[in-house]
Amino acid sequence: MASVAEKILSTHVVGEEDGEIAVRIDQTLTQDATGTMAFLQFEALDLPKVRTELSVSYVDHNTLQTETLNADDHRYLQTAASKYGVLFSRPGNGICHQVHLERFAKPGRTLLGSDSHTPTSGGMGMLAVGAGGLDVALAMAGHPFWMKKPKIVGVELTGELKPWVSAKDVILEILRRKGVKGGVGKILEYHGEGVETLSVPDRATISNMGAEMGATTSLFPSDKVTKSFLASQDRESDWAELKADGESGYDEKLHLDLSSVEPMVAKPHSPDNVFKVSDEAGLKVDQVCIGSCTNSSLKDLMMAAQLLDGRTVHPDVSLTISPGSKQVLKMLSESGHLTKLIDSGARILECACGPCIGMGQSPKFKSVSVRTFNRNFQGRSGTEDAGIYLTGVEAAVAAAIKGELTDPLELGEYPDIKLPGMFSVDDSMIIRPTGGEIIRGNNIKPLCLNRPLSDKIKGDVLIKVGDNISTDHILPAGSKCLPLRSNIPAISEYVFHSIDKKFPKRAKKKKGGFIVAGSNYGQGSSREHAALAPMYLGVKAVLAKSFARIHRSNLINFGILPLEFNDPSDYDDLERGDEIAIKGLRECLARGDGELKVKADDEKIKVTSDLTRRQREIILAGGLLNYARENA
Ligand code: MIC
Ligand code: SF4
Repeated sequence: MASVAEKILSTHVVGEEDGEIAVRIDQTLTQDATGTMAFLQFEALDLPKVRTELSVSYVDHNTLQTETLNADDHRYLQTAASKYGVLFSRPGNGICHQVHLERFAKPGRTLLGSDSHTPTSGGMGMLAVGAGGLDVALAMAGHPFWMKKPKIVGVELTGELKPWVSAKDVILEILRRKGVKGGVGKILEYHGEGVETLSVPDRATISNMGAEMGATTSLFPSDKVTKSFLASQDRESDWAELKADGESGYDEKLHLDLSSVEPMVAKPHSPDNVFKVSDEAGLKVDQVCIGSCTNSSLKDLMMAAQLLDGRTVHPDVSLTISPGSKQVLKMLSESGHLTKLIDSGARILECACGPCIGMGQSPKFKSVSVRTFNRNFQGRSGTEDAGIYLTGVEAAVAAAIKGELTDPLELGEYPDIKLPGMFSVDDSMIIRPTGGEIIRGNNIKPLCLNRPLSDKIKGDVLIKVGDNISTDHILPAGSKCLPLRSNIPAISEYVFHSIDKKFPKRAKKKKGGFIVAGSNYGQGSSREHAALAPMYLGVKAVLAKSFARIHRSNLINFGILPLEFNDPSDYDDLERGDEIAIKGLRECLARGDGELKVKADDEKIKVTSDLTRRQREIILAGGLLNYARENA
């Protein structure tokens, strides 16, 4: 009796050791913000071509191009893709996850992406995992991806969604119940009769935001709904049926009756701070943004257009729409839905991540912004004191029309959205590789590598932070920082920018040191820069109560030790400026017993490194790239 996850893993696991499995990767995706580094790393592996079935390099994050930096990155990525046999999705073609779902995701296959929302393709029955760029570079080189063997949670969906309730409300409800740490080390596998009532884009919305629970991935079966979605994308031949044999393959179970779900909202500043929209109604709203890889499918935007038809955006609200892909935008245009959006006063943005990652449209001072996005961490919008509220499309439109948070039920009759049987398929924005030389602009700086681990590390606690620190806190994105992703010395000036602007200066003055953190340190994005830039500033280890999956791997990949307190209350005894020393590290790691004694001023604190043999060797080598080259 096997779950869908087990079925895919059974044909892809090529090794197992110390609680980790090595998974063969069929497809990879990179996006421009993480892709420049991933391709620089791939170049360092000295191979003529990628060794995957399919690799796609997308440009969707850095499209503002306020200086030449982004455009230089795009040219580098396009020429590198052409040289190494990778498809290149041009800026304007859409958000990587939306385009991948439409054009490339395949049931039963594996996908590794250098973006935390790669699990979006789980809506198609694909085992799709987010990882740091270096892990993806190695997957492009044909190496398997090592990950902690996940527990499989069977999420049974029964019943059917009521009008005005959407897939977004389903995942918000699950986040409400399980929280931002609720998925760590787990695959959330959806099953049950309720699944059949959800379209592939609905399923993709749900798998997309499993990332906010820290899940390894989320996964749906591949059924007749999947088949007709693939047929509508003119790729029915990619379909394969995939369903669980009963429920015995699940380590844990969760049940949700879809008919009990109501319109939900995640309030500032965490995606699990979830309440019913009706309980929060009346809050004055300044901005509404519809789009992002969570909610920018044709269905989502047709819904927005139908609801806005004949209505005008409230005078105090700015409404933006970012379509998920060129396909979505073109079809909205052909069906007349785009005209309805324009008529309502919506500001139509390009098919890209845009406001989701603070690339423009930062809301005003102390404002309320309602967004159909997936993250509402403080400052991510580009406005430090704005409150970001996450909802589905229906509630977002209601807020845009009424100027306040409103239960969408108040909009009257629920529109009947009929998706076309055939989507407009045109892959002309996806450039096929033809070889050639790589062109490097001034923004592409050489790789920064760590040195092999010393036997003794010593230094000050450079910063002490609390629980649930996201990578947006560690290294922000937004229009100032994103253009610097291929320039580590420059981007390292922004480490902990929203928490402690003096951090980079202090770290450099002290010649590095330690970070002390609470639980779930590094939640959120896959950006390896949140490890790479601290490494550049000399950070040697992070002492935390617990870590988020992708960030922990990124720390290891760049030779920074992730250490967990044996007794979480020891966290309270450490303060900024305390001196820390750890001795006998190489021997301890080589021995592999995990426990280390940290001397912090006069105290002795016990921490555990809990690393597998492979991870210990990576740390000893000073990072994954050094390790991979040594073992080539
Ligand atoms: C995000 O949503 O935070 C991002 C920007 O897509 C990141 C990737 C990055 O930082 O480049 C992610 O989710 O991994
Ligand atoms: Fe882009 Fe936002 Fe999705 Fe990240 S979460 S991939 S920034 S749309």
